[in-house]
Amino acid sequence: PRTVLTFGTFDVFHVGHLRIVQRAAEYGDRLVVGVSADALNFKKKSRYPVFSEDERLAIVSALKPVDEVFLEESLELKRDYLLKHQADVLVMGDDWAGRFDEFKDICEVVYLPRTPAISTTALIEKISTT
Ligand code: C2G
Repeated sequence: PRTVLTFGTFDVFHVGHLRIVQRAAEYGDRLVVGVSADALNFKKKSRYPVFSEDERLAIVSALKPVDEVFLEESLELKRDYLLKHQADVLVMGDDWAGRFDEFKDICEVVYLPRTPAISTTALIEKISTT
Protein backbone atom coordinates (compact mmCIF):
# COMPACT_ATOMS: atom_id res chain seq x y z
CA PRO A 1 0.00 0.00 0.00
CA ARG A 2 1.07 3.58 -0.71
CA THR A 3 1.38 5.62 2.47
CA VAL A 4 0.84 9.38 2.51
CA LEU A 5 2.11 11.55 5.35
CA THR A 6 1.07 15.12 6.10
CA PHE A 7 1.75 17.46 9.03
CA GLY A 8 -0.06 20.35 10.64
CA THR A 9 -1.28 22.02 13.79
CA PHE A 10 -4.95 21.89 12.75
CA ASP A 11 -5.93 24.39 15.46
CA VAL A 12 -9.54 25.69 15.41
CA PHE A 13 -10.23 23.06 12.76
CA HIS A 14 -11.74 24.59 9.61
CA VAL A 15 -12.63 23.67 6.02
CA GLY A 16 -9.12 24.51 4.71
CA HIS A 17 -7.77 21.80 7.04
CA LEU A 18 -10.47 19.36 5.90
CA ARG A 19 -9.71 19.99 2.22
CA ILE A 20 -5.99 19.34 2.55
CA VAL A 21 -6.63 16.11 4.46
CA GLN A 22 -9.07 14.96 1.77
CA ARG A 23 -6.71 15.90 -1.08
CA ALA A 24 -3.70 14.31 0.65
CA ALA A 25 -5.59 11.01 1.00
CA GLU A 26 -6.02 10.85 -2.78
CA TYR A 27 -2.25 10.42 -3.21
CA GLY A 28 -2.24 6.91 -1.70
CA ASP A 29 -4.07 4.13 0.13
CA ARG A 30 -3.25 5.08 3.69
CA LEU A 31 -3.08 8.55 5.27
CA VAL A 32 -0.99 9.25 8.36
CA VAL A 33 -1.13 12.73 9.95
CA GLY A 34 1.49 14.28 12.24
CA VAL A 35 -0.24 16.77 14.56
CA SER A 36 2.18 19.31 15.97
CA ALA A 37 2.62 19.32 19.74
CA ASP A 38 1.62 22.24 21.99
CA ALA A 39 5.27 22.77 22.99
CA LEU A 40 6.38 22.84 19.32
CA ASN A 41 3.77 25.53 18.57
CA PHE A 42 4.88 27.57 21.53
CA LYS A 43 8.45 27.42 20.27
CA LYS A 44 7.44 28.43 16.72
CA LYS A 45 4.80 31.08 17.44
CA SER A 46 5.26 32.06 21.12
CA ARG A 47 1.67 31.11 21.87
CA TYR A 48 -0.16 27.91 22.60
CA PRO A 49 -2.88 26.69 20.22
CA VAL A 50 -6.50 27.35 21.20
CA PHE A 51 -7.14 23.60 21.36
CA SER A 52 -4.76 21.25 23.18
CA GLU A 53 -2.77 18.61 21.33
CA ASP A 54 -5.06 15.90 22.76
CA GLU A 55 -8.13 17.69 21.41
CA ARG A 56 -6.49 18.31 18.01
CA LEU A 57 -5.38 14.66 17.81
CA ALA A 58 -8.93 13.55 18.65
CA ILE A 59 -10.44 15.73 15.92
CA VAL A 60 -7.97 14.76 13.18
CA SER A 61 -8.08 11.04 14.02
CA ALA A 62 -11.89 11.04 13.70
CA LEU A 63 -11.77 12.23 10.07
CA LYS A 64 -12.84 9.59 7.56
CA PRO A 65 -9.75 9.84 5.29
CA VAL A 66 -7.31 9.56 8.24
CA ASP A 67 -5.91 6.12 9.12
CA GLU A 68 -3.41 7.05 11.81
CA VAL A 69 -2.25 10.10 13.77
CA PHE A 70 0.84 10.82 15.84
CA LEU A 71 2.23 13.77 17.75
CA GLU A 72 4.87 15.81 15.88
CA GLU A 73 7.26 16.87 18.63
CA SER A 74 10.02 18.50 16.61
CA LEU A 75 10.42 20.00 13.14
CA GLU A 76 13.89 18.43 12.98
CA LEU A 77 12.46 14.91 13.15
CA LYS A 78 10.66 15.00 9.76
CA ARG A 79 13.03 12.51 8.17
CA ASP A 80 12.65 10.09 11.10
CA TYR A 81 8.85 10.36 10.97
CA LEU A 82 8.82 9.73 7.21
CA LEU A 83 11.02 6.64 7.60
CA LYS A 84 9.21 5.32 10.67
CA HIS A 85 5.81 5.51 8.97
CA GLN A 86 7.24 4.26 5.66
CA ALA A 87 5.88 7.26 3.79
CA ASP A 88 5.77 7.06 0.00
CA VAL A 89 4.50 10.63 -0.34
CA LEU A 90 4.78 13.77 1.80
CA VAL A 91 1.94 16.23 1.16
CA MET A 92 2.08 19.81 2.48
CA GLY A 93 0.24 23.07 1.77
CA ASP A 94 2.08 25.44 -0.54
CA ASP A 95 2.84 27.84 2.32
CA TRP A 96 5.67 25.32 2.78
CA ALA A 97 6.62 25.16 -0.94
CA GLY A 98 10.24 24.06 -1.40
CA ARG A 99 10.86 23.68 2.32
CA PHE A 100 10.80 19.88 2.33
CA ASP A 101 12.55 19.17 -0.97
CA GLU A 102 15.45 17.62 0.97
CA PHE A 103 13.28 14.53 1.55
CA LYS A 104 12.91 13.77 -2.16
CA ASP A 105 15.60 11.12 -1.69
CA ILE A 106 13.21 8.98 0.41
CA CYS A 107 9.70 9.89 -0.83
CA GLU A 108 7.70 11.99 -3.27
CA VAL A 109 7.13 15.54 -2.03
CA VAL A 110 3.92 17.29 -3.09
CA TYR A 111 2.80 20.85 -2.26
CA LEU A 112 -0.91 21.57 -2.68
CA PRO A 113 -2.48 25.01 -3.00
CA ARG A 114 -4.04 26.31 0.20
CA THR A 115 -7.79 26.87 0.36
CA PRO A 116 -8.17 30.62 -0.14
CA ALA A 117 -9.47 33.12 2.39
CA ILE A 118 -9.56 30.97 5.52
CA SER A 119 -7.03 30.62 8.31
CA THR A 120 -6.94 29.99 12.04
CA THR A 121 -5.49 33.47 12.60
CA ALA A 122 -8.28 35.13 10.58
CA LEU A 123 -10.91 33.08 12.44
CA ILE A 124 -9.56 34.05 15.85
CA GLU A 125 -9.54 37.69 14.74
CA LYS A 126 -13.11 37.45 13.42
CA ILE A 127 -14.47 35.75 16.53
CA SER A 128 -12.77 38.18 18.90
CA THR A 129 -14.02 41.32 17.10
CA THR A 130 -17.68 40.37 16.47
N1 C2G B 1 -4.11 24.73 4.95
C1 C2G B 1 -4.75 24.87 3.73
N2 C2G B 1 -5.60 25.92 3.53
C2 C2G B 1 -5.82 26.82 4.50
C3 C2G B 1 -5.18 26.71 5.74
C4 C2G B 1 -4.32 25.63 5.94
O1 C2G B 1 -4.56 24.05 2.80
N3 C2G B 1 -6.65 27.85 4.23
C5 C2G B 1 -3.17 23.62 5.16
C6 C2G B 1 -1.73 24.08 5.40
O2 C2G B 1 -1.11 24.41 4.18
C7 C2G B 1 -1.14 22.86 6.07
C8 C2G B 1 -2.34 22.25 6.82
O3 C2G B 1 -3.52 22.86 6.28
O4 C2G B 1 -0.65 21.94 5.10
C9 C2G B 1 -2.25 22.52 8.31
O5 C2G B 1 -2.12 23.91 8.50
P1 C2G B 1 -1.59 24.48 9.88
O6 C2G B 1 -2.38 23.89 10.98
O7 C2G B 1 -1.46 25.94 9.77
O8 C2G B 1 -0.17 23.77 9.95
P2 C2G B 1 1.21 24.40 10.33
O9 C2G B 1 1.11 25.16 11.61
O10 C2G B 1 1.76 25.04 9.12
O11 C2G B 1 2.00 23.09 10.74
O12 C2G B 1 5.71 20.34 10.40
C10 C2G B 1 5.00 21.38 9.89
C11 C2G B 1 3.93 21.87 10.80
O13 C2G B 1 3.41 20.90 11.62
C12 C2G B 1 2.88 22.49 9.91
